[in-house]
Amino acid sequence: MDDLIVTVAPCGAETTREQAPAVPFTPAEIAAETRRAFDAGARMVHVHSRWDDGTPTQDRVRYAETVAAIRSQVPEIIIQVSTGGAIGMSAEERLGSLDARPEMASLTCGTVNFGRGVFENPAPLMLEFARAQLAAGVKPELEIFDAGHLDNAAWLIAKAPLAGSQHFDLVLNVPGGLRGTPANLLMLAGRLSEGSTWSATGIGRAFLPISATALAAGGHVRCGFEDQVEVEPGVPARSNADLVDRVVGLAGLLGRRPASPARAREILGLRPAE
Ligand code: KMH
Ligand code: ZN
Repeated sequence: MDDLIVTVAPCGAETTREQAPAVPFTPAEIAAETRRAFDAGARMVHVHSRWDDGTPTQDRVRYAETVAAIRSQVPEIIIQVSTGGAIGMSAEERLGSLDARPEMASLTCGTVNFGRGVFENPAPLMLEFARAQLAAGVKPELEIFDAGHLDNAAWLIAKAPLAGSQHFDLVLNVPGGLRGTPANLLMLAGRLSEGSTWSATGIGRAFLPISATALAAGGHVRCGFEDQVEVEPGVPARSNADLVDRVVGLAGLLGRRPASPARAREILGLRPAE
């Protein structure tokens, strides 16, 4: 089945060069890592923007430059920007990424402890973000970090209102969120309504068990330096492509292969690329 969508999250907001020497910061570096990940089988990129020194930013101009660099190096890939940004950013700042005219954007469905901090997503912010994405013609990826976030998502879908089938990313093993076990992933996936599409993200050591479970259960997978820095315990990833390569290898053992970019857009209900 050529139906697998691997999303690469090449840098995130938090990962440091001490954790992963190859984590990209500049638009050119992020674009080059995205190219390597695409060549390894990734079909979507979850974009965060950083300043040259690695500081996370949702600055409109920097984001537009980052997305433009990716588009020039990897014109086929689906671009999904982050509206999560980094802990402590204002709602207005976080929405700066929508100006880059992506096809998709993340939309976190609730507040969650996040390491030592709190990733704040109260109901009014969720609604504001959903309406902003609707107005911009952007499809949300509903981010689920804990079981109650699925109830928040159902509320949001009705209230915003978001029409059609929804795409979820089930993120497990954030310190403070739902633990990254196969049973927890299957519990979340089993609660999604008919017609939903979903990917799973296993943070840190949950990378392999969560990816393998998602692949076996018919889901898609997200990976990258935002989410993990090792391809297996004790083996550092030299590039985001190493992580994508591991997912594509696991998928192959299960008879699944990366979708073409056109098929990936079809699965997600996105317009065909121009
Ligand atoms: N950096 C995290 C606090 C998202 O991109 O939508 C939030 C995050 C989620 O990465
Ligand atoms: Zn993110």
